Amino acid sequence: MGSMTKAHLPKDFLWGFATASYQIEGAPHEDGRADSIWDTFCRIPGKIADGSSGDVACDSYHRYKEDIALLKSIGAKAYRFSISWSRVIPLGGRNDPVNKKGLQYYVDLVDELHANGIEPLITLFHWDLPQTLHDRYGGFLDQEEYVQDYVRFARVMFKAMGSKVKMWITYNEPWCSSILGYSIGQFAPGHTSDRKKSPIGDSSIEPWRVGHSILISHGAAVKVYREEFKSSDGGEIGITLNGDWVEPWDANDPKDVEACERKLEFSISWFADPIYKGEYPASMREQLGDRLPSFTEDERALVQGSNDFYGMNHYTADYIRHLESAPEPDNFNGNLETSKTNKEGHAIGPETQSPWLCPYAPGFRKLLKWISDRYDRPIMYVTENGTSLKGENDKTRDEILEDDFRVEYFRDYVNAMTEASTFDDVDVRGYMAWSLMDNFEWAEGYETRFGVTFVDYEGGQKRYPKKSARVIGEIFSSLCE
Ligand code: GBH
Repeated sequence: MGSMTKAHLPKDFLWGFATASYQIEGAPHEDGRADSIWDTFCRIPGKIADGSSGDVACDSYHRYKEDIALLKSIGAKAYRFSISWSRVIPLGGRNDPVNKKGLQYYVDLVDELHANGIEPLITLFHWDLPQTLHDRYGGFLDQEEYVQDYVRFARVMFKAMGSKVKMWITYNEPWCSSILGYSIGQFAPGHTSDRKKSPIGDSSIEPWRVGHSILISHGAAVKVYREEFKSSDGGEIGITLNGDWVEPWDANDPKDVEACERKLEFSISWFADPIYKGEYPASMREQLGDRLPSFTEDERALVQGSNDFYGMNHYTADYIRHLESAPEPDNFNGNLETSKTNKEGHAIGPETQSPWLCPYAPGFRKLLKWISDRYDRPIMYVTENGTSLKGENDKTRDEILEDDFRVEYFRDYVNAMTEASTFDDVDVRGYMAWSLMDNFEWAEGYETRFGVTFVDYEGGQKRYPKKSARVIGEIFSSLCE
């Protein structure tokens, strides 16, 4: 009775919150941790909006028990966090020593989560590559070297807690490591062809090589997990990809409609097509030619079929306008322009503190369906979704705690996902809100807040749950039946 069914989620739907190591931990030099590329990037003047770094952040290295108590008080069933590779293997490489104290931090974190009935989801890599690997051979740019080092790191983690962790994510948003790190230069290590910004890198080639290395290393780590750990540990492993929804700038122009599809392919299918279909999308090959690496037979065998689940990060949507001119050598999006307004001047959604983020919840349902259809109904987990709020950082603490805009965002987006699950046959099994608490927002520093918990950076990192922290639990308890 399609139209009579009430939108709902399964009773065992896994909901919770996500964070990332460099954004919350602080303690950059404690217990043997060494620099990651983000520690060094933050020291370059002008790279971070407020000149800050993750040196203290939320101080979660010392306060993880408090964070877990917070999760429990909100009623979360799961917590997605990432590993600082530089804590576990400070120099990063396959022959470098494992740092017992650094590793123990994550073992303790997982034990504390279990003691509180919260399921851990581990992201092995959320952008903080050990600096030494970058210095030794250029990090991702040397596929041979890099893949071996990443696989060793992954194996150390599987071995240390494979029996306790049932959900592994190899990478968070490889698009960002490749494009923001090696084309736009907005993220570490800051490579770009734009000589005004930084005199290094060739953005016509590097991002595509970086993406390829990441895909191969993902496939290689999944192979290790499946061969050495899965039968005894019984967990699942996959990758998390970012992707914004797209609408044509001019709905009557077939070229804008086509450009929408290209945009999705250049951001999502770049990684998902090799994993689910064994090849890069034709639109990318057409535009990039040989600058886009090809898969050897061995590489294809590693990558194809390497997802037990699809991890989806989603925040916003854009209007897409095709370009008539030939693509520039460093074009990375399929030769088009993105805009927050369409031909009629209509805005896709309200403004937030993040220029790239304008909430448009219907796009979430549409993108869930697009991914589900293209990849033959994979099991999906939403591994991030959330919003900043315009001017939030300029308000008083009491005002910040009443974050109705964020409450509405979560309501609309979770409802959109619930409709995709109920009516569009999308197999979505979990949802992690971004983020448990305000944290170091990369190039935006601390001025942009994404938390359901206010962190008082001037007042000793004390945590104060916002209204959204409470409401999100109510939303899920009303939908999970
Ligand atoms: C997530 O990425 C990250 O995983 C998380 O660490 C972060 O805190 C969270 O977003 C909030 O930002 O500036 O026009 O080049 C979300 C996907 C893709 C959003 C790249 C920002 C940059 C667009 N991100 N995008 S632009």
